[in-house]
Amino acid sequence: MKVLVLNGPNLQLLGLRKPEIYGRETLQDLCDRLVPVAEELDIVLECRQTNGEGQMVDWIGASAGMFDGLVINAAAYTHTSVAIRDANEAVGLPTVEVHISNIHAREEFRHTSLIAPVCLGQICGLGTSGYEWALRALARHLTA
Ligand code: CA2
Repeated sequence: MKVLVLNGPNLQLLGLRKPEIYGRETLQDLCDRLVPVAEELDIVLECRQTNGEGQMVDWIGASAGMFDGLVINAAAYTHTSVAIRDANEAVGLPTVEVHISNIHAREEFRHTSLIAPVCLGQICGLGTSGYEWALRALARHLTA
């Protein structure tokens, strides 16, 4: 089972700024921490980050046939990107949307996700451990 974890704009700043919202773990720490979880679940993992909407659309489009599932934190594009939603819907891979913070408890513009309706589910507000739960949910879905 192969899973692609995609992180969107500014998530390269994880652990470096705004620890009160996003915690102290860096993106590299997070990806490293997911490796043993993936091994336990028999998942081959690839973690990527981009600040570009087009790059994210391209990666999602190219994931067909290469990956069995996706974990996506599209960051700010979550609330704006019809292009990412359409790419995700078109590729048809089971996807878990993750947000580190509780987007429903923050500013109103963060309450809407354009991507959530084309995902298996959404995990938010559980910090970076949400990525681990997303992998577990995908593994269960893919082996059911
Ligand atoms: O809670 C999340 O995971 C978000 O996807 C993070 C996005 C935000 O726009 C979404 O509404 C919710 C922001 C990612 C920026 O990450 C930073 C990390 C550290 C310091 C500054 C930004």
